[in-house]
Amino acid sequence: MESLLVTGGAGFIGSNFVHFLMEKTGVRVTVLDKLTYAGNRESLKGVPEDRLELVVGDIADAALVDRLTERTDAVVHYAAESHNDNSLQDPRPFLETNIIGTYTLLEAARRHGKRFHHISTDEVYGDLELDDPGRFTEDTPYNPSSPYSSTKAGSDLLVRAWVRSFGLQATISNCSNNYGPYQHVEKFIPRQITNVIDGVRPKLYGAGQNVRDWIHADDHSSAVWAILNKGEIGQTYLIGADGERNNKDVVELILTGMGQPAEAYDQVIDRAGHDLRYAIDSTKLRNELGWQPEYSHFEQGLSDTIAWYRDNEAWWRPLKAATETKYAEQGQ
Ligand code: NAD
Ligand code: TDX
Repeated sequence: MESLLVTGGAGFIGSNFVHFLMEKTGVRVTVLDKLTYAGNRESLKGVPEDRLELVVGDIADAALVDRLTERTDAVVHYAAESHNDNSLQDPRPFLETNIIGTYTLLEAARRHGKRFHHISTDEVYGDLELDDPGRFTEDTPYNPSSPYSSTKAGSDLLVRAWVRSFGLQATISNCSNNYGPYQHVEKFIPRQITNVIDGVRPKLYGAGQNVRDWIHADDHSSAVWAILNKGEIGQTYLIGADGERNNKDVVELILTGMGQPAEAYDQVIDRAGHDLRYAIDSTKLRNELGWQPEYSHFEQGLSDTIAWYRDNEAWWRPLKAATETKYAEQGQ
């Protein structure tokens, strides 16, 4: 594999994947990204120009997608509308990008016979009870809760249908909650870190008992690279790093890690339909492809992430005020 088309490569996880490829591999990358409010060319700063081309465009633009797919060895599809809270306010862009955009890419990959890897989320499985000893596996039935997760579930099913009906050379991965550099300040961890930097109290939805299974974006990247190279066509792989924490614990870790009292946060209105708990069993990925996460301590990864936001205020500052205005209008 010498060249990759990475959709959504100017977003949080996509840009981390591009940086990973530059450091660990020799591949050349074309990023196709619409640069929505969530995309940022600054996230690709420092990437050698001779190995990266950024094409600003829409994954639902069939002619553009066809042209870019024809000249690449494989497509890695990260582009999506990704924020649950936004999907509750205005679902339409989620259908357009996550469903029609994915369909457009699948058709191009089919026409040109290209390898395709689809990036998805554990949210397609719905949620688990807080006291359930179980975790999601590749066999858990789909049961998405939000407009966001239902469009991601729909996109996964499209990929499966293209494999079965048309013989598309595709794989799928469903990953748990990512954290790390370049994550938009609308998301939980960067929102609270940048609030504390600004002297504003972190905002916890409800009682903060909801559990997320955190993984560092670098570990997500190494898992995707393993699947691209060694994954079996038609298979789904769950990606997770045993990072379960409830939201209250995470807020307290951020506060104490930034020299504030653990209880210096506000409780705000809960998210509608708020999923209780996500938890990933990544045995298949570990046993069949030999993958292992490098960040085994969430506390260490979180402390690196706090340092990154402290050191990179110029990256997030332009996004902060509009994000907080929107949350304030929602009472959050
Ligand atoms: P993000 O919102 O930070 O980035 C999305 C990127 O896609 C942005 O750069 C945006 O400009 C681009 N984009 C949006 N619509 C587009 C369109 N129509 N055409 C071209 N580009 C478009 O999202 P993220 O958190 O980096 O998530 C990336 C992928 O990973 C998504 O598919 C998401 O479902 C999946 N995922 C995310 C997480 C997580 O914790 N954030 C966990 C599991 C899976
Ligand atoms: O201010 C907040 N306070 C709060 O308590 C925000 C923004 C969130 N939360 C809670 C809601 C969730 O329980 O924190 C948890 C994490 O919230 P998000 O960062 O919005 O992530 P989540 O809804 O879990 O979805 C994320 O992981 C799965 C990504 O945004 C998705 O793209 C991915 O599919």
